[in-house]
Amino acid sequence: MPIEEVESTAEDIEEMEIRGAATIAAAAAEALGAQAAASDAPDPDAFEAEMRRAATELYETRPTAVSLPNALRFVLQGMEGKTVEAKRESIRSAGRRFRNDLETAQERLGRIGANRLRDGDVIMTHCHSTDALATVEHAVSDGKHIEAFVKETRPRNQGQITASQLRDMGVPVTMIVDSAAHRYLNDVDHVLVGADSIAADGSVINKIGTSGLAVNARDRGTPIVVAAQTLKLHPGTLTGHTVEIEMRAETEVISADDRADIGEITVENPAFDVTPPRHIDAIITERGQFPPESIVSLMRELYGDMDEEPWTDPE
Ligand code: RI2
Repeated sequence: MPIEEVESTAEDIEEMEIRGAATIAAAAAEALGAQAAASDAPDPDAFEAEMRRAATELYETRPTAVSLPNALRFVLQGMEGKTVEAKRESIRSAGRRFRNDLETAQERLGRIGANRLRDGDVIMTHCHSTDALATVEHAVSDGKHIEAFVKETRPRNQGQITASQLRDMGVPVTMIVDSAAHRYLNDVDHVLVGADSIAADGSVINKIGTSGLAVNARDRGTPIVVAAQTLKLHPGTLTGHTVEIEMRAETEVISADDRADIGEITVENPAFDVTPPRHIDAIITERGQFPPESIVSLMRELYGDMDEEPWTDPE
């Protein structure tokens, strides 16, 4: 039972060649579909075991963005039929349905989020989020003039991706270093970020630096808005689990040579942080806009009774 089809996707997710919570989810669903198509499993049980193993390989790549396990669950739970052929087809069609739903959700979220943005508004962004940019794209196509302060977002500088995509939309961009955010928040109407996971209490887990930005935004009285499809709701937090924060390589922060020049130091590189609900004004989803404290009711409705990890071996 080789699982080559998923191995390269898993590697790309780990190395962040594929990144961004929604993009990771889409790639994982596609990889499971490709694995199902290529499988030469001799019988239905072997096919199911292969799918579970493929999902586990993908699941173990990055721990924080819940869109990944949510995607795997959706596709695996779509598996039905008694023969290998039937199971194969159901996995492939669940994968297609998942990717289609994801696009529709982002489109709806974008339309809803655009209503918050007025003509002439200035936003500040952190990292790169396709959900957040969907709201700007819709506002711009509604004819609104939007300008942006884009934080570079150390250590991987994903702000550059945001800057480039905003420029493609015709949005004037001012790039700033992360530590300049407080200085410019008086000139900003909304801080607009995405999310990797949202916990049942309304806390938002997003790229490192989001929580500090939110504290600064509160200090300046600037609203902080999170654009996140319901795919980012973390069902495990309904039953008391916490969201694991991914720690990444120290070399993303400082090169080995520079570090050797400095001498004995410790380097930490958490990829994400937690912003408490009291620092967030609104969470925009494809189901509408929610105050963070009420997101739990949507989470119960969508994920209330599900098998949390269908990829673990039932035996
Ligand atoms: P979309 C990214 O994480 C950023 O933290 C971003 O806010 C979030 O995913 C959501 O992205 P990373 O993969 O799903 O760059 O909105 O570590 O595209």
